[in-house]
Amino acid sequence: MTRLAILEYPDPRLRTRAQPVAHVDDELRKFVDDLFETMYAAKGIGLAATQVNVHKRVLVTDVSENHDQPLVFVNPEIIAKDCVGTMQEGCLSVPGYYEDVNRAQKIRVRALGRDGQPFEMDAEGLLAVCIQHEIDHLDGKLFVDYISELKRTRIRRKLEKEQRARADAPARPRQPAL
Ligand code: GNR
Ligand code: NI
Repeated sequence: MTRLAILEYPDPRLRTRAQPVAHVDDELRKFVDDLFETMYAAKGIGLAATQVNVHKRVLVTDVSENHDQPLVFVNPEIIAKDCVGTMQEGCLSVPGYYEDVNRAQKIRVRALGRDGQPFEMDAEGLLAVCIQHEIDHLDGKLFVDYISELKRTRIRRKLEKEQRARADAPARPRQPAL
């Protein structure tokens, strides 16, 4: 398994619309394992392929405390939505910022599973919100698109500054021992 690098806002690659998966095969299943490894290492409850610069319609979630409810959605579609409510959201691609977003709190989703078989599932609360957040990633959308332009601009400037600082201060070569 491989831990993949997560793109950060405002990286333009996060705006890519992901393409449907034609075949769920062993190569895709290996990629799904890498998504889980990356999501758990980053302490996220969901991850979309877009965030690791793979533009296929695949997302994973695990909203459980014990990391024992991994879910895989390939070519996901929301087929019903109900009960709009507000939840504070964060994103591994917008690290350190949390904002209220309104979304359906109950959904029905149709997708292919890790075995390539179609399934439908009802989700509510955090899982429902997470699935919608991840499908947004597959469509090139981020939770900051739902907040005010003022807040979004502030977040963008701060993240750009951090990213510059990281790029300008590469790990300094250590002084060799005499
Ligand atoms: O880890 C995450 N937490 C979270 C909290 C509220 C609403 C959505 C999320 S998803 C996020 C991980 C992530 O960025 N997925 O794309
Ligand atoms: Ni996200």
